[in-house]
Amino acid sequence: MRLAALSSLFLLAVAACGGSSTPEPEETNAFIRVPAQGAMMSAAYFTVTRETDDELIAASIEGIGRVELHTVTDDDGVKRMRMVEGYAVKAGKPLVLKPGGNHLMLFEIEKPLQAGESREATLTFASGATELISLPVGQQ
Ligand SMILES: [Cu+2]
Repeated sequence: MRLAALSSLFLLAVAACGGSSTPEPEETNAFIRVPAQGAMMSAAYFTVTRETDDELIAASIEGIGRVELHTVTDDDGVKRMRMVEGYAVKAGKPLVLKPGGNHLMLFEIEKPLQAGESREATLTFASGATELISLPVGQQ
């Protein structure tokens, strides 16, 4: 965890000025896990790429009361989820949220998550930029 924080600082420090192409954010591998029967929480995953160095600091999802940014740490073989303030994003490098790693944690599921539907999510970055993505609900 500490190492990851240090390396992202390093990446920010050495970031070069890239060419100014049209911003073309993209998301892939996006999905929200269908919660187990009776479960009060779920998780969402996606990949996002930004044209400039930034940090994903918040997310909101349609029909979900509270969304937290989580990471998974390994404490002597015990995997634990931990809330983080944000995920640093390096220009042009995909930020990957996936099972077993960084993920959005969904609490207060106000509208039940059904396989096959999609939810709109708004990602907020430290720069002030926001991005709208669609998260299909399903098992993956
Ligand atoms: Cu979590």
